[in-house]
Order: sequence, then structure tokens, then C-alpha cells
Amino acid sequence: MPTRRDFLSTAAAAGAASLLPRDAAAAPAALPSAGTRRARPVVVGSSNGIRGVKLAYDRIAAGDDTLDAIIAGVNITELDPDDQSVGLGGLPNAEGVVQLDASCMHGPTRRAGAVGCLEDIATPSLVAKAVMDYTDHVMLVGEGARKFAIEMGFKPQDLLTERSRQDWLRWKSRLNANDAYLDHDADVAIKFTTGTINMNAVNAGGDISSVTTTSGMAWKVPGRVGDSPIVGAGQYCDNLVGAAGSTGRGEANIKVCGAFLTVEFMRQGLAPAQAALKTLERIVAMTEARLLDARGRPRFDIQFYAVAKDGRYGGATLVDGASFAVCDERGPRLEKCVALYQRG
Ligand code: SD4
Repeated sequence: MPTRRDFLSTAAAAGAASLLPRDAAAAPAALPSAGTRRARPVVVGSSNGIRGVKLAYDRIAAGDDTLDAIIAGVNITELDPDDQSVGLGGLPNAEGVVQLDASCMHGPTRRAGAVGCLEDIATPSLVAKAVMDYTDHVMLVGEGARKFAIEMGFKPQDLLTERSRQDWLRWKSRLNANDAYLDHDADVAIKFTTGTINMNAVNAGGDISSVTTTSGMAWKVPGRVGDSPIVGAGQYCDNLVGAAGSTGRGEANIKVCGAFLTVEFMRQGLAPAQAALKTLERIVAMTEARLLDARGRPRFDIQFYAVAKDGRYGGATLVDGASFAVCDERGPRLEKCVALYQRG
């Protein structure tokens, strides 16, 4: 079992993408995994994880732990300054501060970790795993999460890129037509929500893991926490059944515990895409009137992605048109989500 001192010296020597020790040596003994059944290894995630699903799949094929593999997959996006939905370069909150959320679950050991409102650390997925590996807690938030990460050897850095700062300034300038800022309407289409990355994997032994990481909703009220770091909402994994995760309006997901619900629907026998679709129906049923259009459809986007223990997978979205990333023995690709509503 590595000590914290071992961890710190490893972390000091390593880059961000390899900060954590090789899996879960600190964990309780793994559950017996798939039993006699062999699973079809597969990695499934949001479409912005197309590079990550390939990396994660290759690592799982080489024998890596499923959670280490998918965290390495989402690290690509977290560390990419050009992705404004996650980690470095994520769009900031209303005060121009980048606050990150992430959570993960490791099926074989039934453990979970999460961070909310984490500042200055580009890889919140790895901090969530450190919470899981090195504390008796599941979730740390805000300044406590930041201090913990720095103690663990993560390097603080300014996460606000010039591009995201410019977008934030433009958003601010348009808040009030009568303020002292000049509007630049032609400049840019201001984004109000961002992307997030979720990834779920099953290996040949039927072991399963899930992770979700995000900079959350752009221009959010400082301190706002979305669904991504909420175990059971942003992601969930049960090694006996499967895993699921979400991108889109976190406030809608939190109210239905959507990742947990999707896994529960799979436990009841639904295929992953059908389970995800049924969770979307629950979301619609739980949507307050102010967020519904004249036809009773939500005015926001949300998607769920799911894998079953035997390697079946799927994605579902509210309105037709979204895709999800998948990698199996046929290689990485985008596939179409099933949709609750057709466009138009
Ligand atoms: C959140 N679910 O913080 C995230 C944001 C997201 O596409 O996924 N946007 O609510």
C-alpha cells in the first residue's frame, strides 16, 4: 500500500497525466468481477471524448485498470486549452473564475471520489480519484479540495485562458444594455453552457468504471455545483450491472439522479440506450414549467451514455442530432444517440 509520502514523491516527479499511482493499491480487495461471463471491452463517452476513448481502450486492452484508463482518456480534454468545457481553458463563472467539478467510481472496489468548485487544478478527475484513494471521504469542495490537491502534489496554475477571458468579458458586457460597457454583437456567439466529458468503460473481465469532469455551466453563480461531481447524477457505476454518465443541464439531472437511474433501469433488464432514454423521460416529467416550450419539451439539452456489464452500450439525447464517442475492437468512432424528440 503506498503511503502519502510515496504518493507525493511520485506526483512531484510526474506530469499531470500520470499523477496517480498505479491503481488502487490502497483499495480494499477487489470484488470477484464478471464471474464466468466474458465481457466485450468497450469505452463509451461524450463526443468530445473521441480521442480519449481510443487511449482508454488501448490501455484497457493492455491490461490497465478501467478507471485509470478512462481518467487518462479525459485528461486529454482537461489539459487541452482549446476545449472550453473542461479543465484548463474552461469557461469561468460570473466572476471570471474557473471552477471545476468531477467525480469517478471504480466498480471492482465499489469506491467513489469527487470534487466540486475546485480552482487552479487542471485535472479535477485525478483529484477526485485521489479523494477516493487517499481519504475516508467521497467529496471535497472549494478551498478544501484545492488545498488537498496541492498537498497531494498537484500543481496549481491559472486555468483562465485568454480566449475564455475574452468570452467572459463579452458576456459581462451584454448583461445590461444600459451599463458602461459597449456591446460587440457581431464579435462572437456567446456560449451559455459548455460541454463536459463523461467516460465509462468495461473490460474483458466485466469490471466497470466511470468518470465525469467539467468546468460546469458557463457564467454560473460562484459556488454553483452541477451534476458532474454528484455521484449518481453525473456518473454512476455498479460492477454487477454497468455504468452511466451525463452531459448537459446539470440542474435537470440532479433532480432525477440520472446516472444512478440509468444503471437501475439496466438492472431491471433494459438495454443501455433504452435505459438512458427512460431516464430522459423522467427528466421531462420533472422539468418545471418555466423550462418547457409550448409543446411541453424542455428548452435545454441533456444526454446520457451507458455501458452494460456484458459490453453493450448506447447514448440517448433529448433532441435528435447528438452523437457519442465509442471505442471497441472496431476502433474509435462517433455513433448517433437515440433521441426522445425529433428535430423541428
Ligand atoms: C453541468 N452537466 O455542470 C454540466 C454541464 C454540461 O454540457 O454538461 N454542459 O451542469
